[in-house]
Amino acid sequence: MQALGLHDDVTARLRDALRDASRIVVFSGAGASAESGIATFRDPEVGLWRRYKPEQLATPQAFLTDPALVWGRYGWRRRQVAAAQPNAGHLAIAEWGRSREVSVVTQNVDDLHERAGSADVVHLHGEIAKARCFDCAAPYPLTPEPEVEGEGPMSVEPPVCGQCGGLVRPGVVWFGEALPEREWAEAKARCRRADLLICVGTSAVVRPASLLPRLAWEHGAAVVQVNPHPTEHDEITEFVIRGTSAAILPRLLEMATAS
Ligand code: BV8
Ligand code: ZN
Repeated sequence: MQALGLHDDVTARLRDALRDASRIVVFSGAGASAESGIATFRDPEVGLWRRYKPEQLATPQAFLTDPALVWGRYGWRRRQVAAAQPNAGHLAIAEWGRSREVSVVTQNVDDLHERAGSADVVHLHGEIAKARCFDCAAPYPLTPEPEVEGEGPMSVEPPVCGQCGGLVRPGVVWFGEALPEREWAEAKARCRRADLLICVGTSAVVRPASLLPRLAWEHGAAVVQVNPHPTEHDEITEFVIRGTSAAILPRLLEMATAS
């Protein structure tokens, strides 16, 4: 079984926290989808997109400057998501949710938590499978991305809104844009009442989402950090597990549910 790299006494306290938890929040970032083959934000880009930092294209200004480049980028990412499968980490979280109250609060815009079977998923940064008009916000139904050779085109003209003629944009939250009010309020409410928060696959760089683990901790939750690399969130817990989501989360589920 995958060792967690913790001292025995810490492992014993972790086991108790996992077993005793009844209101669990899983706070996930791009690392939770990495083992499904979806690039994270801060791993270096490869292929066609290697010349761009993701943040450069994830802003309203970038879209207005070059709508076709940004729409092409999201088309490439939608294809990546459509070709991906939930990994063992997503599946363990969904399995956990069948025997305990587990809320997934995710920064990710893919639907892998839902496809793994998680029923309660809050998307803080929107969903890449959704789109809306940039001007009047009318929802725009997306058809599945056509199969393409290789990475496909970089520049693709975005559709035009049927209501007002505005440009259609991805249904995600860009840098400089406020998080959706309902989802942000739901996420904070879940973190305040949680008795356990599993923080998985996030670099803790992006605000205000990265404030949530500390909010849960300040309200008495035990926090578990699952990340191959150190982040700011290591400071609020002794349960720092240097490992990947697909390797570690099934192990945590076993500890939580072992009789
Ligand atoms: C807002 C959707 C205000 C789009 C995203 C200066 C200082 C502090 C803050 C700011 C600042 N300047 C600007 C800000 C605010 C800004 C911000 O935080 N910027 C950062 C870059 C400094 N935030 C905003 O703009 C937010 N809005 O503040 O609004 C406001 C209020 C009222 C009215 C108007 C405005 C909006 C932020 C949302 C941006 N949109 N995504 C899209 O997807 O294209 S954020 C984007 O980053 C993704 O959602 C991503 O999930 C998220 C966070 O990144 P991570 O998920 O953590 O991913 P990352 O690649 O960074 O890290 C991966 C981690 O996984 C690593 O730690 C790695 O070690 C680990 N890992 C790798 N493999 C694995 C693994 N872990 C486990 N298993 C593995 N296998
Ligand atoms: Zn419109």
